[in-house]
Amino acid sequence: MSSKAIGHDEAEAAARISRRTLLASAGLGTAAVVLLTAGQTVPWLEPLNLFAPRVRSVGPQGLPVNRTSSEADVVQAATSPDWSLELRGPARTVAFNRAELLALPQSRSELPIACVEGWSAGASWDGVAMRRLLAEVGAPPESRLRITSLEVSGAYRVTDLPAEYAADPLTLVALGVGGEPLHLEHGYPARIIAPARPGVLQTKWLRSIEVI
Ligand SMILES: Nc1nc2c(c(=O)[nH]1)N[C@H]1C(S)=C(S)[C@@H](COP(=O)(O)O)O[C@H]1N2
Ligand SMILES: [Mo]
Repeated sequence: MSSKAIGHDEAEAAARISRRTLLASAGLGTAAVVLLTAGQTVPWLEPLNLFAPRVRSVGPQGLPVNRTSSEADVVQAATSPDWSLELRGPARTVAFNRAELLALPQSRSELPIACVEGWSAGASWDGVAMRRLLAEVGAPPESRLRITSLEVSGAYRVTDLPAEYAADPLTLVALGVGGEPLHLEHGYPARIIAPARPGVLQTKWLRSIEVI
């Protein structure tokens, strides 16, 4: 083997290697981009999405979304013109549609959503103070409440709100955020917002509130 031949072989091998490396890293880049993009819209890809916290920060109204309305299967019920929030007091039950809730005195609370999955985002929420709403059925502000969402299944379909949270003037049946009506992904037509509660208990897509 001549030194020239060795040199030629080496040069070819080097070219092959760099070509392979280039292709491999280009392939990796494409795969990463595809995964990252797909993870934003395809729920079953989420466990593979290493960039989830960053991607989650991009949601409607500048707020992340954990469970979407389609994942929760509430799109139809939440956008139905027949929607109303049922408030079950000890003495009577009253149903409020969105217009009726908006016609009650409105409060504003600056409160964060803090998700156990590792993100937290502050927002300005508008709606009816829970204690004000309870007065509509003659229930005291310090009432223990059972909150039920429109979901038909799911770990957080039904949650209990302790009396001290119901009485807190910052606790809202929120109808809006950031000066706009709630986006469907943030719980339209109405959701719970309460101070110092984990995100999982900030129930979206309300169906009923019961004094227990
Ligand atoms: N009905 C219902 N409400 C829910 C959830 C849910 O799965 N179902 N997810 C909760 C979780 S885990 C969080 S962190 C917050 C996120 O609120 P956002 O999507 O408006 O940011 O909603 C909460 N409310
Ligand atoms: Mo969460």
